[in-house]
Amino acid sequence: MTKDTTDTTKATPAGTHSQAFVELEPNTALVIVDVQADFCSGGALAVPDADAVIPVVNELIAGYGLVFFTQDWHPQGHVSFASRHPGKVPFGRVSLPCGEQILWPDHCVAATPGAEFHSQLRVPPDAPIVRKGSNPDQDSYSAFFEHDRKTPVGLDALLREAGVREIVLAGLATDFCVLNTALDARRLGYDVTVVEAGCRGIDTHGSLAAAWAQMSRAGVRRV
Ligand code: VGL
Ligand code: ZN
Repeated sequence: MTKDTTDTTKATPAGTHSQAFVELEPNTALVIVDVQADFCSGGALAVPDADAVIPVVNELIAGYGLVFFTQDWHPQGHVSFASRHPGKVPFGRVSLPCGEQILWPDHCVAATPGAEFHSQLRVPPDAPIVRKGSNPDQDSYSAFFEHDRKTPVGLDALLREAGVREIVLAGLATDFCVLNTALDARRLGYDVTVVEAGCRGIDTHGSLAAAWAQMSRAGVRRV
């Protein structure tokens, strides 16, 4: 049988995609990480220049058919809060049974205003949301696994159900939750792209440069 080379009905017309990052492949999903009030300006753990991601992220959201959101979602007195460790201050470090922990100001306490999405973030109705960091005694930066790197948090199951093989990531903070979500996604075999203009980092103890280096070694694409 001869291949019909004249049938162009399935071809994508040139110039259809006006934005660089728009990807309408059915097996690609956009994952927006922790664009929450506490990480934005005026929040308890405000990431420098975080609000600048809002227009970028909103444009990305408008361009994707499949969009997943994550939220940092801690109980009161969470182990990552400096306030739980007498004599310790935010951005200091403490040694825990599960490893070294950077301490943070109290942030993203479940069901408080600080844990809500930024008010200008365009979250489609019924968008799937993955919440993480709910274990009072362990911190978890990844939307795939808990600190033990085994217990699922939920994103993998949702992506699999949707047939997703490739994810595009943006959000806060580059060097913590975006980083760890990207690394776990690579471990699970996803193709991963991080949109730098849609991310901002905390950059404590040199964490931002280290994060990009780690992501690069893991085969994460940076655009
Ligand atoms: C995050 C620090 C503490 C993040 C969460 O979303 O990147 N960073 N908790
Ligand atoms: Zn947190």
